[in-house]
Amino acid sequence: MSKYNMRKKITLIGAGQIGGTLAHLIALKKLGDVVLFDVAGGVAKGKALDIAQSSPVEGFNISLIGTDNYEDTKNSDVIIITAGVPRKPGMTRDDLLGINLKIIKEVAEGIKKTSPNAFVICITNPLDVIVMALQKYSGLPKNKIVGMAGILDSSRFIYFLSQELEISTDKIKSFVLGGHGDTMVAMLDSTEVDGKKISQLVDEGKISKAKLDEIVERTKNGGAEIVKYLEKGSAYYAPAASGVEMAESYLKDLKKQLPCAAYLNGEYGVNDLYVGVPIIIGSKGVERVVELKLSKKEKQNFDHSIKAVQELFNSAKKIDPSL
Ligand code: TXD
Repeated sequence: MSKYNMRKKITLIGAGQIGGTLAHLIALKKLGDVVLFDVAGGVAKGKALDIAQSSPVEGFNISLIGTDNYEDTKNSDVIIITAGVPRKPGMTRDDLLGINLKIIKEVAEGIKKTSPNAFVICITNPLDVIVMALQKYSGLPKNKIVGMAGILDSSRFIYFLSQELEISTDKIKSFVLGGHGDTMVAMLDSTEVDGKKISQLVDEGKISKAKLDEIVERTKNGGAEIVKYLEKGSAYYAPAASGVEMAESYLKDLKKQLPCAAYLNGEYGVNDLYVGVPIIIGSKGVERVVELKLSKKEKQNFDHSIKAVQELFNSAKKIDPSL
């Protein structure tokens, strides 16, 4: 709880591109007081102060502080983690995994001491494996630790479809499951446009199968497409918006069904692994994993995705056998 008691306290670990955007969105939506934490302390302080200085213009009345001290994050209601380093030229995926595992271990130790009751949303890549490591390192309850990826991937897919079909995004229902990476699974059988199944639109010639496949591919490469344009850094507006949707569903007990990386204990035939599935987020955290009936093709793709996540987690265990 924040010092104002009535207001919620939201800590953002990592004050980089996504961290800063999260802080701004949270302030604009007046979700709670914000603590921006970063080991590079100045960036957290600078961004917090910059956003706070927009409060007279924007009309929000929340507190924003920047810090490099975990004490300031004490008793947070929600923690969103983006701490990490991006891949640099010449660095392998495993090199990156090793570095981000170390960072996540440090973060896990910091938050378990100061905010053991928080709802924790992890965004750092490689997402599914990092969120699993975060849970193991921190020992926080599995229903209070989730990963953000599926909302972003789904949002990208819906946006691309809406552009192609020239229809508003709110008329499209769809989601993407599985691991966050090139094995993600767009759920075509559950995709509806203005109440019609997407397969029906293909039959009616409104969209070709080839175009649909192209959109699925573009979604899988959605992150890389932006990295290519930006040259430095990766996407942050849509990732931050997706993280905020999860935080809001928890803080306001909205019980929204959202695709997120959640801990599976038998659901979808998967044991002891974090993967992207639809979950209900409410005031108790992950209140339920929603089990959908998958078509044969979807199941095949989902299993392939699980295998990729499991393999990457095995690499993580080789780097740190304590996992
Ligand atoms: O869908 C998804 N999950 C994602 C994930 C979509 C987009 C980007 N995704 C990943 O989020 C990306 O691959 C990164 O791993 C994270 C954060 O992305 P961002 O663009 O915000 O990265 P930055 O700008 O490099 O910020 C990272 C910050 C930076 O300021 C570092 O100083 C800080 O993390 N950092 C730390 N903070 C706290 N504690 C420690 N130990 C630490 N180490 C680095």
